[in-house]
Amino acid sequence: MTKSGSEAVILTQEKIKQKSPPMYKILLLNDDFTPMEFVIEVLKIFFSMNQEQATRIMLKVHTEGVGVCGIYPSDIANTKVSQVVKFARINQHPLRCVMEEN
Ligand code: TYC
Repeated sequence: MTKSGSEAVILTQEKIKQKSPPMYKILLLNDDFTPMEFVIEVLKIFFSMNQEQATRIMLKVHTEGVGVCGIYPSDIANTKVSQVVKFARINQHPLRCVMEEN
């Protein structure tokens, strides 16, 4: 059976929707107080980076002011931002972590 033109368009749009949920970049922001080693630990714990990857991103944030830690669907991005901020506050660091639509 062949699809009518409009059926094909609707099916295509549904497929696109399913395949591309909105994605969010998680950003770390620089500050003058959070220790470099703590930022590296955050990147290893919450973003599954190794020492080398974590050091590279931390230095990028330190020198440029902001850096991307990862890109995730909204639920996961929200959870990670909350976890990072909570972990920073428990350890009394002012580290900022935010998300923005990609
Ligand atoms: N600028 C901080 C320092 O010199 C290090 C730092 C890096 C802080 C990245 C926050 O997201 C950050 N200790």
